[in-house]
Amino acid sequence: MNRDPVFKVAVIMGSDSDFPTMKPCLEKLSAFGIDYEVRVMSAHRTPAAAAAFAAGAAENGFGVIIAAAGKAAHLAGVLAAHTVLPVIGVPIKSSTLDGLDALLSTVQMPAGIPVATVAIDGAANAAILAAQMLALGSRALAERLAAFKEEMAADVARRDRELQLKITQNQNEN
Ligand code: RP5
Repeated sequence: MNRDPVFKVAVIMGSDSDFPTMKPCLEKLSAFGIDYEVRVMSAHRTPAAAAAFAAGAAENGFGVIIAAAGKAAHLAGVLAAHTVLPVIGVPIKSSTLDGLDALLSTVQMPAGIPVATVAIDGAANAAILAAQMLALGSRALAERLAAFKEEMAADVARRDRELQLKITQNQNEN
């Protein structure tokens, strides 16, 4: 596939323990032909490295930052504080609170520092949203996104037809 979006996506995780949850994000970025870098950095354990990465992200060719973290998840907000790039937060379910802690920590940003927050463990949607942002500057990527939506719609239509068939068969048997 022609890898034509000009910008890369940075996928930052608070811990390598977040990696299995974030795999669908990387798969979707690949499917859309978007280059990415994956790093483990923590707002709490490596605050200086996280801040430096975000501060240099634009000049290093990134167009969007995806930040995944669990528990008291300040990673997305800290990265957003150090860049004007859009930051997408993925709250990770990695605690006794089922991810609600990470959701609130990620989404409840004060005015001035927005974080576009997807669902708890919403790794695939983070990639799709990043692709939609980058598609503003890439007609080819916009076309891939349109094709993706058409495939989804065709899949739902197929499942609807199959369900109708099952219901009719059940009715004929009874
Ligand atoms: C967060 O704490 C990470 O994003 C991870 O979801 C959670 C647990 O991290 P580990 O203790 O597994 O490294 O900072």
